Amino acid sequence: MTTTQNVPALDDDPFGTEILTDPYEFHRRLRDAGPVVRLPRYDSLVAMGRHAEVRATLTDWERFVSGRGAGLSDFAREKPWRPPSPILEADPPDHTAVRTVLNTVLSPRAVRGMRERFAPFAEELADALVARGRFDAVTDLAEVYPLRVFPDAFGLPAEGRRNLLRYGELATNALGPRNQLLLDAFEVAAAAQEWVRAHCERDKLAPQSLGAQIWAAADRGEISHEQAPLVVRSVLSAGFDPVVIGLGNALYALARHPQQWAALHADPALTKFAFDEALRWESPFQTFFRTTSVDVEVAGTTIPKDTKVLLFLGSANRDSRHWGEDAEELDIHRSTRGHVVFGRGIHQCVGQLIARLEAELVLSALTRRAARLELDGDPVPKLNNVLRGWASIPVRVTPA
Ligand code: OVM
Repeated sequence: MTTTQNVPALDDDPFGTEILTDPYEFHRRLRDAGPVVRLPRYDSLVAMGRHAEVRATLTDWERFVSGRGAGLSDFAREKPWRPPSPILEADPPDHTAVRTVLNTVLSPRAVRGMRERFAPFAEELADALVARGRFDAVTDLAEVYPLRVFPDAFGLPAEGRRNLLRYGELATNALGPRNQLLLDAFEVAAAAQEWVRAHCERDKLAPQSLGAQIWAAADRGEISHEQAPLVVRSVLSAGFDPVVIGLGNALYALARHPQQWAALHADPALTKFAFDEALRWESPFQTFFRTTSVDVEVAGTTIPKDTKVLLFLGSANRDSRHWGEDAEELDIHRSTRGHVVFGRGIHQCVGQLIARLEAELVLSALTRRAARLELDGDPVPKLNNVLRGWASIPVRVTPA
């Protein structure tokens, strides 16, 4: 039996520009080094990059807790930058009541009801973009569609919606170390923080909207009135920018594989499955952290109590031990069962049905109309401590 003192160590900074720009070579070294690896750059931090251990750790919420933060900062030792999220940064039993409310507000039934309202703009946008021929898959599509449809359903006004992107960038960067990326995000999002604070309040959310339903759950006593604005804040933190990143990554993946786009054009019903494969290949959330609540043995190593553990979702999603020899290739025909794109267990993405609906509607509107989609210039990466995505993806499309 070994402890984390004698597991392999990697000297790399996974939050440095080099690895954030291209993480995959590092992921290979991380997986090959062992199931549990030390990252001495961040004191006693340990990391896991293999699918089996990442998945098992995500589901083990009692021993790998979230209440001390799902980022690098240990809330038992450091004051969080904002009041902790009552869902992401909480454990049962506190987590359970909040999760139950969001499960209901964002339920399959609720999301089915959004399809008809979300569909027309997907068609309209795809018409306009295919007519143009050349466009930016991020700034003309991935940022445009989610900011048009979901804030309406959530009850937010038309004015100021881009604050949701700036705030989401901050909330995600803040899960990483206090590096230049995070300092820049604080600066860029200063006004967005104020906007978000204001729009968590009941008076800013339209009657009957999803946001109003969160407040109604507080009136029924299912959560407290102090929690209600923080639950709204969770949706504003993770419901927009990560969706933009996900749409961009899916379009990037397909633009890099024109034959697979052609297969979707031939059978657009496949598009919603291709979305999972694209995100397995290019995962928006690359990392999340947990903290050990007790000594935990993982693959023969004892991780001491109170250790921060860094889980590489993007690496697990490309681990050949799980996916086979072609793990690093995009194949829209493969089974994506077992990916951890949306996490696993009690903290698995609560908004994923809406994200999937948005993706299915806007991507299939495009695969139906465009026989080809290709890169039309160099994509520009958007660096973020925990998200992998693009600031710009120039593409050209050929109408059917
Ligand atoms: C939150 C939250 C949930 C998931 C992801 C996330 C910053 C935030 O509850 O605020 O990323």
